[in-house]
Amino acid sequence: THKFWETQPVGQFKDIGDTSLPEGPIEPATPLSEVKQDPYNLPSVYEWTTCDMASDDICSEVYNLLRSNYVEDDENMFRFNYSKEFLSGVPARIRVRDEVVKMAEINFLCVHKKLRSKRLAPVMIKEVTRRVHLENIWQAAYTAGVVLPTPITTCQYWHRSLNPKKLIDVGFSRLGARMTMSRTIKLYKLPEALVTPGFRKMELLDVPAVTRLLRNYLSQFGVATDFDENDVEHWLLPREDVVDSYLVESPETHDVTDFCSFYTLPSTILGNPNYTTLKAAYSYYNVATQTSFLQLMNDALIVSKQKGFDVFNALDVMHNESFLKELKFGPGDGQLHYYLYNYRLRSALKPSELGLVLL
Ligand code: YNC
Ligand code: MG
Repeated sequence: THKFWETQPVGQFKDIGDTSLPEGPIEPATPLSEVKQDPYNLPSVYEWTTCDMASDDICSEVYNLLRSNYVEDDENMFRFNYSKEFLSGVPARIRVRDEVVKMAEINFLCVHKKLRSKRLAPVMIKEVTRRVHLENIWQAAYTAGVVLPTPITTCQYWHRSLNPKKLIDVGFSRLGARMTMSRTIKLYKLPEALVTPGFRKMELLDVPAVTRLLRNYLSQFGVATDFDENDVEHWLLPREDVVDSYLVESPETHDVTDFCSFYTLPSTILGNPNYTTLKAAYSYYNVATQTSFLQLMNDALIVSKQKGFDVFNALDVMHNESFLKELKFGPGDGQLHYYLYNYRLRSALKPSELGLVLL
């Protein structure tokens, strides 16, 4: 049972399959004057602080909390090490079927390891909800590795080794049956040179063309990000060690025909004498119209290898399934569940019906 989540406006397990329930908001918006005006109580000795992420000192404190206490894999071998650039929030527009909904994307919920299992998380969730409501936002999107009421879809991570020797040395992957290290290295070897003519890094002047390409592509998914040009500039314009975006400009027409992107999210390697950091690239948004999807993503692998990543990760969302096996991705353990707060879907989506990647 979920003593906390059962009290929240989210799809409940008992309602799964009940198609009489309407799709859409579960609770209506209220006037802001009716939103609780004062913060929720915390156990004594604790107090709320609003983190000014523009302050270097405060940003470092948040960064260090997460670096030491945030998400680990099931075997506690790796821990996410998000860079400071990721640690701010902006509202998002997410389209559900035909409706574009303003939502908060909730991320980085973290309780210090010494304070776990004391029911602090529900207080933090209620307080963030209250603060989001005061911004006149009534829905949220979030992902978690744990099952809560109720996922809109459940996705799987796939991993493409770029530096198989290191991945095996640190225990991220294992040498396959009847495989030697040298055969494994050869299996994952990528060409030095890019394949697609006109493949280049995205620039500021590409924002309108990339936005058109993405909007058109994302329109086919049941739940998807609703990107405008400002969003594309914020989320996708290349930033060193944060996000990389590439596109194909037709050598003849100079049209932008294809796009791929990935974000940088290293993990700390826990308790390994030889290595401290696993450099991982995560597939973000990709669109192929003229280039084959396979070739486009193969070029994404080549650039990520050139940039020194150890592994390229991708979820089975959007059309990603069509390249995963062929490009030698292997399925990961552990799943990623997607959720909406205060918005009911009549039924769950397939991962391939989801056009949303949260950082
Ligand atoms: C989780 N990840 O089920 P029930 S993901 C949501 N997301 O409640 P306690 C979670 N709820 O089942 P702890 C959750 N994990 O009794 C646990 N819960 O109803 C629920 N880990 O609280 C859980 N970060 O304080 C249970 O547990 C209740 O001390 C138990 O704290 C949990 O960012 C946590 O994985 C996750 O730091 C903070 O374990 C802690 O264990 C931790 O006794 C390592 O809590 C880091 C980690 C989570 C990453 C993420 C998305 C979070 C979404 C939160 C919900 C947002 C929606 C509300 C905003 C709406 C705005 C509007 C409108
Ligand atoms: Mg707790």
